[in-house]
Amino acid sequence: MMILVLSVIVGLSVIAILPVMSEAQLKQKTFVTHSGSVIQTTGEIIDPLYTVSSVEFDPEEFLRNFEYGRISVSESGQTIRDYTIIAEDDKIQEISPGVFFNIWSFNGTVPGPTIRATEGDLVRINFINNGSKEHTMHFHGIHPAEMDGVFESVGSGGGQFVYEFEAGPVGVHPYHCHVMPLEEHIVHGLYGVFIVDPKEERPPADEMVMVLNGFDTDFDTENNFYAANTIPFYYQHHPIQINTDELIRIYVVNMVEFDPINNFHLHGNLYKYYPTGTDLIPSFYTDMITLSQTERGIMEFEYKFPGKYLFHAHKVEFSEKGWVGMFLVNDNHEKNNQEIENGT
Ligand SMILES: [Cu+2]
Repeated sequence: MMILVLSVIVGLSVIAILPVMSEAQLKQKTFVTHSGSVIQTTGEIIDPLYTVSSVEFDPEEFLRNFEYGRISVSESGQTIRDYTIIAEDDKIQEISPGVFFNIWSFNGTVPGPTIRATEGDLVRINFINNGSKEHTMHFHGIHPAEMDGVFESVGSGGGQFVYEFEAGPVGVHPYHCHVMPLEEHIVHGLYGVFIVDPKEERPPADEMVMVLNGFDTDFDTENNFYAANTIPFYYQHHPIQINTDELIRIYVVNMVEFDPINNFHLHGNLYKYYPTGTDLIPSFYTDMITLSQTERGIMEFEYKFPGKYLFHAHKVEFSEKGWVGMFLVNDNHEKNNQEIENGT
């Protein structure tokens, strides 16, 4: 009798536990192994590298994407641009096939969004730190000391801070986290581009942003990969389509850590170069500029002849490790002739 009662109790317990077990079994966890494989398992994960899903980043989309914020106008007539920027530090991204890297990001990508305003606009950044470490946003440009994002660390797990300042000066500037150790916060990807347009707009152009960056995936304070916009060799495999006789304007910012210099060489052409973009008259006409970290500028050029043209670091080590791309220049003459015939 006793045995029968015990069996019933044990039996009932097993039935009670079963649904819980199956639910747990259904819940697959994704993680990255030490050899770099992404694995899903319902089992216990012992010593994983990362247990979060990886990031989708499209350099094609990033290239020509500008964030103008939520726009409103103050009583005095000043344009106000509101942005929400969220910092995280637990995402992983496949930087190169099979190479996974823990990125720290503003709004989920490296680089963060390209923030764009006109000189004199009020820029208001609603910054939320959802990371596990302290982070800030430090903008290059002119603003009050308390808006500099250096001394007011924003706490992890949902800390907030509102950065508010007038956009200026005209040009292209970086923004990045400024929490110590700075090197660590930058190499993981907490940076982006801030463009301040002049009140009288620059001439129309096919505009793009290139952030020159590198990744130290084995933590030896030397970069293993280099790129324009994060993914090594991306624009070589996916050439940037442009047209002949069309003005191209590139906002370029060097964020490479560890190496003292980077550079930008354009094939089959020369470009007008505006260091920091602060002056509306170009300082150089060249096919080669050298940039230290956070050094940046605007380049402008037009291609006369159609075809494929490389652009890359002329520091060969960097280009061979990913910082190389290609323009595919399409012939615009047919289109132009058509427009002339149609009188448009
Ligand atoms: Cu940080």
